[in-house]
Amino acid sequence: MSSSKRGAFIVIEGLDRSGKSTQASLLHERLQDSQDVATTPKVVLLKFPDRTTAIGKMIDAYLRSESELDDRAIHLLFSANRWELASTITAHLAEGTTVLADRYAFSGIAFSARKGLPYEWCRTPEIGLPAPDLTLFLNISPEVAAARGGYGLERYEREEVQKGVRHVFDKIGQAMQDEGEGKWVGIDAGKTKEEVAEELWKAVEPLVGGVQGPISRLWETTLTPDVQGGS
Ligand code: Z5A
Ligand code: MG
Repeated sequence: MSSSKRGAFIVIEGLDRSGKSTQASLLHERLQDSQDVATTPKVVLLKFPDRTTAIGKMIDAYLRSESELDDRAIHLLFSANRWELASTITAHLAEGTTVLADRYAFSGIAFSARKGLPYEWCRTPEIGLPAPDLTLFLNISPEVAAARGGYGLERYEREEVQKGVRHVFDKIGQAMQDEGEGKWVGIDAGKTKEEVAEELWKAVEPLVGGVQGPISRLWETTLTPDVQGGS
């Protein structure tokens, strides 16, 4: 990688049971294989929510219905769970490491807006997070998702929830494209694991050698001057 390049930030988002974690893991392996430096890890895989941190443990208890939280409180915890890793992401990218994330801010907005919280309110705590260079959105029909097994025991794993989430994700994807906020690529995740992996690789391969330019921040341009402390 040339010294003027930084690592790429790649996010995998998508509908329930679309195979995000499966593909994140396959992509992680393939990226590791495509890099020749054995001494330092040049690709890291993160998963959101990161249930290992103190905040992540609160999220985990909520998802397992072991605790109850106000809708806004859990939204802010999911966001805080990303913010506690924001400087780590930035540091990895700056040193040339590719960062792969299994879910990110877009899941946060989709699940909370589906509950009826205002879209803009949901988006606000995510403003300023490291922005992905590429978001791969795994799309799957409800029929194919259903064929992958019944819903689990966690909160949100119900058909009507997933329908609402799909609707908000469509809105986010459209807005990302309209606003030019990093590349958003829809992937047909109803194919075999190998076929989906190939589709992902086509989008990811150009970023393997790193990307030019500074790390941008999510939706930062939407901040008004008075919010930024300007005149
Ligand atoms: N949430 C939120 O509200 N706010 C936030 O900010 C964030 C998340 C970040 C837990 O997330 C919940 O948190 C989630 C959103 C909410 N609620 N829901 N629903 P999670 O990431 O921990 O959720 P998960 O348990 O990992 O489920 P998932 O992500 O929806 O699944 P997936 O990763 O997309 O699928 P998978 O585990 O890779 O595969 C599912 C099954 O399908 C598995 O048996 C695979 O072997 C199979 N599979 C995968 N690909 C294929 C293909 N191509 N063909 C056939 N079978 C396949
Ligand atoms: Mg998953």
